[in-house]
Amino acid sequence: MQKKSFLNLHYKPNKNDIIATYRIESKLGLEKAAIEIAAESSIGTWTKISTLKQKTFDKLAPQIFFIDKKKKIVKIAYPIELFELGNIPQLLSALAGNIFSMKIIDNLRLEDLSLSTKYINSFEGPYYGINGVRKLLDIQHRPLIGSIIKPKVGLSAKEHAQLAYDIWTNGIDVVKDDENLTSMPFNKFKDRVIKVMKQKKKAEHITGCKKLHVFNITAPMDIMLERAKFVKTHGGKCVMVDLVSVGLDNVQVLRKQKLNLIIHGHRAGHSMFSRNPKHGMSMLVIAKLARLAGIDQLHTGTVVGKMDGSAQEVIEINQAIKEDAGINKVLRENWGKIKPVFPIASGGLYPELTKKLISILGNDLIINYGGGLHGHPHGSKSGARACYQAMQIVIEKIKNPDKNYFKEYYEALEHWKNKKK
Ligand code: CAP
Ligand code: MG
Repeated sequence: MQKKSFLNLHYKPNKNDIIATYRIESKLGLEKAAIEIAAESSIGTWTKISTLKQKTFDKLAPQIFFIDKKKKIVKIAYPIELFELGNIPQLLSALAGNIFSMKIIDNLRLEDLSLSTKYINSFEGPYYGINGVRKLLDIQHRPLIGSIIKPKVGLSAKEHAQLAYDIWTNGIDVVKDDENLTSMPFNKFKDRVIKVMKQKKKAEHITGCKKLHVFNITAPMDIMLERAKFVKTHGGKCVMVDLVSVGLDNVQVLRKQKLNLIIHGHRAGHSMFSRNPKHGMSMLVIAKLARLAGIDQLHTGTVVGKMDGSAQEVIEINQAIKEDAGINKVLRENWGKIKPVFPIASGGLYPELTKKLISILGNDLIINYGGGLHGHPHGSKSGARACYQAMQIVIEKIKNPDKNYFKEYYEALEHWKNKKK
């Protein structure tokens, strides 16, 4: 049996195939390397084997149907039968597994996955999605304004809850735990939930607006579930998972509990494999898989903030998690019943950047300000007002914002005016 038959540039992918787009660097040359990759990621190995019958090969062999030598891009169509429906770890073991360890490969990057409807429909996807979150908070036509409690860790549960109250009552819709705050000796998870929920009730009463707190439940799965249930029992509506640390399979387990909680996906650590443009896996792939697993709102980048990520990349990711079809016009995806995910822009944001951020990423966005709120020269309450005002100026298209009314916004502009962008 010839491995050569993995290569079929005339092949037209069928509607159930899963198409992986790889960028490959190999001393073997693109074509040969692609054949090795197609084999190792599916039914083949390093040599001919007597156990692989022609019948099996014909049924299950992936087809390399596109090669761009200049861009080093290869597209491989995998028959759906190679995958267990509803099983993200199995998909990753095949398409993002052994092939990354092969000696013949210098660099390899999984750029995109075009998922077929049959595969997509084997997942539940988000319970809330964009519309569900908007409905819960009763905010329709503007970005949601969020903040991360800072310092990341260090405040007591009481201080954390008080700070949440202070910023909720000054314009913030969503307050969240940071990615490395779980249950610490100085701030125990359950204590935090109880204290925060009390302050949330007060803040909602005073403002007449719905508020959201995002509790970080990141931990081993049994503890995560216990914490999620605790949040639910105490009237909370949202939990956060650090999805790279925790794994998307555990997100699926959480989603299947029918707790009807918003699942907030923090992506800390993704750059270990998504940042190098020559090697690893793109954030686009992670984002699509997170949508399948059931994430309702996902960190995808800011373009203008402190984290890496170009406008093109972040726009493409946001489109893929919000829309039916990916950016790839040829291989359109139909997400069917799977709801759109709310993109979160977070990391190094402060009021001045709001206008540019919204102009690039649009209105369907949760905008998080951490340092750019708590670092306001007059403290967190003023910072919260400044962040809300920055959004208000953009959304209401206010030409010359009044210096008195938008005082905190102007103070923030002045404070960070010399900050290197
Ligand atoms: C933002 C943040 C988030 C990053 C993650 C932080 O705080 O809380 O974790 O946004 O990046 O700790 O850095 P600041 P991304 O506003 O103080 O920067 O959203 O790109 O995954
Ligand atoms: Mg953080």
